[in-house]
Amino acid sequence: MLTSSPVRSFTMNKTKVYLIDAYLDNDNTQSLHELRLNDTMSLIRTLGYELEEYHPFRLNKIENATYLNKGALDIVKDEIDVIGDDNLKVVLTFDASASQIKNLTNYLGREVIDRVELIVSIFSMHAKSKEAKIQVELAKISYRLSSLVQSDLDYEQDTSSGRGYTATRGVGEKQIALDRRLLAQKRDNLLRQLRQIKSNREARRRKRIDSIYPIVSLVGYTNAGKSSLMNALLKLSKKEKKNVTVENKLFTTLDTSTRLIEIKGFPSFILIDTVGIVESLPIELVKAFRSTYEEALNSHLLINVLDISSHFYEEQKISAEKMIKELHIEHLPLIHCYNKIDQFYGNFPLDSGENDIFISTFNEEDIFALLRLISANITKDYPFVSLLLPYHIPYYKFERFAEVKKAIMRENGIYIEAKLNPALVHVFKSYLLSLDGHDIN
Ligand SMILES: Nc1nc2c(ncn2[C@@H]2O[C@H](COP(=O)(O)OP(=O)(O)OP(=O)(O)O)[C@@H](O)[C@H]2O)c(=O)[nH]1
Ligand SMILES: [Mg+2]
Repeated sequence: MLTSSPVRSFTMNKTKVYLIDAYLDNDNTQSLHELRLNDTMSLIRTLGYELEEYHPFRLNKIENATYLNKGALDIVKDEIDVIGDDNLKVVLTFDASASQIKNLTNYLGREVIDRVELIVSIFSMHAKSKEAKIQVELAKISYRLSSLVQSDLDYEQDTSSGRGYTATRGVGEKQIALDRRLLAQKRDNLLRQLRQIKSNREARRRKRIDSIYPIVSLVGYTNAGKSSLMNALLKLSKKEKKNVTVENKLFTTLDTSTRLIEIKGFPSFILIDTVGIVESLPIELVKAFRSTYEEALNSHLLINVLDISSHFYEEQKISAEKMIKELHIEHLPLIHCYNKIDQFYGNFPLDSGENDIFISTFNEEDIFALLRLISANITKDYPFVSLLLPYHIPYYKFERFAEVKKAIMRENGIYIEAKLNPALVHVFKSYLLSLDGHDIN
């Protein structure tokens, strides 16, 4: 007699998740809480887990030992028992301390995972380059170290609350000190390796900066469409066609990619695709990936890509701006690129400014509109020149460094009015007719 195929049941056997969403009764940041919940669900999906049950709890206060009170925990325990899956994981939408997670694990008898751990697991899954792998390791270790500090504090609290100093505590304390030393050694070793990679990259970057192309960086929330936008620009670009990975998952990009965008009729620029962010990305993770963002620190222009089809695009915009401030690059010119308008059915924000643009990466006309905006930003402070370019100088050699306003074929060359990259003015000096309105004899 045939029963169900074991292979099939194996492949369909996804890890099931019970999600606890706890928030404070007086929480006045309701939308941020919803964004976190939404993010956690996407993190679960990205990991390929299946959401079996979700239970929201509105709390009056946070319990020191277990975050939730006993009543709530008993409800969770009952519901978990009903599901009856030994491999079920309990996921938290909130950031619990290491000891709270330990106590919850003991109480519920299931693995308990918080957001940070989900993010780190995704990072591990997506890290491809040596640098990304080291950064993920570093993130894990930094996070573990911070939990050990927390454990130390817990011990201190135990003693001060009169629960006594026991022999076990002495052993535990020694173990923590040992763990901390080992982890710190590993961390220093990883940091050394990263510094090495970074110094190689520094050299490459300096070479790029010495080259006269402006640098534009794509930043913003994960899954907003940064890499898709890079690919859309690459599609129009003359030479470089090497696409980057796009997926409907969180943290697809874990390495910065750099490409030269050379499109006819527009000044060429170097485009950098960066690692996406989520709301309140823990500081240890941000720090571990800091060197990745450092690429963007030398940009001439930032493009904050936003997913306008998300209910939370305004919160995502605030999160991205917070990150831009943390990286101390808020002085750089910034375009807000509201993406995925093909999936947006509301009203566009009324207070949109001249550096706000609404696009779909699937629409070529939109990409050209964005290119015009990028070009206007890049060339904003370029000098205005007029010149007569002889026919033996290829036009594209001029065009790739300028925003051309007028180009007329004349008998002895092309008459051009344009904003020209100041670093190139001396190259075309002998053909200049005027510079910033002053005639050149
Ligand atoms: N409907 C729609 N989907 C889009 C658009 N642009 C990108 N997407 C989709 O959005 C998802 C995420 O795109 P990515 O380009 O990987 O996003 P990202 O910002 O690079 O994400 P991370 O690398 O994770 O930070 C993919 O499924 C894309 O196909 C768009 O204009 N409209
Ligand atoms: Mg990406």
